[in-house]
Amino acid sequence: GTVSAEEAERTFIAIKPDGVQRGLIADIIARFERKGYKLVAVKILVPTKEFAGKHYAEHEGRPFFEGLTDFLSSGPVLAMVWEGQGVVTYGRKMIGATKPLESAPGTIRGDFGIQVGRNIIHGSDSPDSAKKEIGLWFTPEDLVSYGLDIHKWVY
Ligand code: 3AN
Repeated sequence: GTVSAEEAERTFIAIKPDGVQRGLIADIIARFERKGYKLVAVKILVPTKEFAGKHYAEHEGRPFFEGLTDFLSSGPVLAMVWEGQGVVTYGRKMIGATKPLESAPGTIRGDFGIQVGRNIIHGSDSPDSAKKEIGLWFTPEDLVSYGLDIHKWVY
């Protein structure tokens, strides 16, 4: 029940413009919240195309890079940091496979998406990318440190 070092694991989650426009913010936040994860930073913004390119730097040169960065910068994105044990790997499980038609039902992309270019949500794929992405989207002061009473029961 005590706040342990393992609990400090964090991941970067972003609801892309399609998820925001379709009104999925509350549903997606509810899934992470009910699982027992803690929201430690959140903001809504329209990223510039240049910023989208930084976020997806590893895909530079791929045929879908232009479309991907145009899309991410096409409207509001809800950027978040979620914290809790196993949140990087389990967050990816909750999100589902990159291609929504290959995502299991019950996952976010499985439940809400069809096309890879409109796959609703981003989640860091490793603790290393989580650190990089959190550092790109947020400043250290944006991350709020607090206890949750439910964690007495979750952990
Ligand atoms: P994930 O978002 O599941 O980590 P990545 O990192 O392989 O997937 O790809 C990043 C994003 O690039 C995906 N969310 C998707 O929007 C886009 N993407 C990946 N592969 C393709 C593709 N073959 N065609 C179009 N868009 C793609």
